[in-house]
Amino acid sequence: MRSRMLMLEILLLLSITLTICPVQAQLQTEDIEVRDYTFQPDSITVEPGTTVIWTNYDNDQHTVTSNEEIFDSGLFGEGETFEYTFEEPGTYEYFCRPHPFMTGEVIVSDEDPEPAEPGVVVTDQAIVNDTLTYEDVISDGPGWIDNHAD
Ligand SMILES: [Cu+2]
Repeated sequence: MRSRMLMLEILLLLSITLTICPVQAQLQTEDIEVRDYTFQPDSITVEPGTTVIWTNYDNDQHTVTSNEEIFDSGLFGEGETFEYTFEEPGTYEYFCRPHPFMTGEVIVSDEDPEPAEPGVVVTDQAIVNDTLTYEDVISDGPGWIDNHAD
């Protein structure tokens, strides 16, 4: 009996987890310009799984080098790019090795910055289900007369 309760608890936890954390399969990218010896923007916030792409617009070589040695582009010149995909939430500071005054940070946050857009709100279930009955009409369900008097 005790194992059955445990199983139910596991199932409940699993369903809650799946509800809170929908799988996000879309590929996302963010662009940073390396321009005039700066990273533009020098701070961005992205979702986990985002690929950040740095493009060098200067007539000089730069690097994108993690302070914690997590990534290092090596020198890359004008018109070249470096990209890195950030999976784990956290703050990733970086700099340019030839020009240490060039600094930036990528903040990886798994908190949704804005709630998802609501989808179509169905207020008249009878229409959607195509099961309108005489009782539905005369019972004057919410919104029926107001929305469909025409
Ligand atoms: Cu540089």
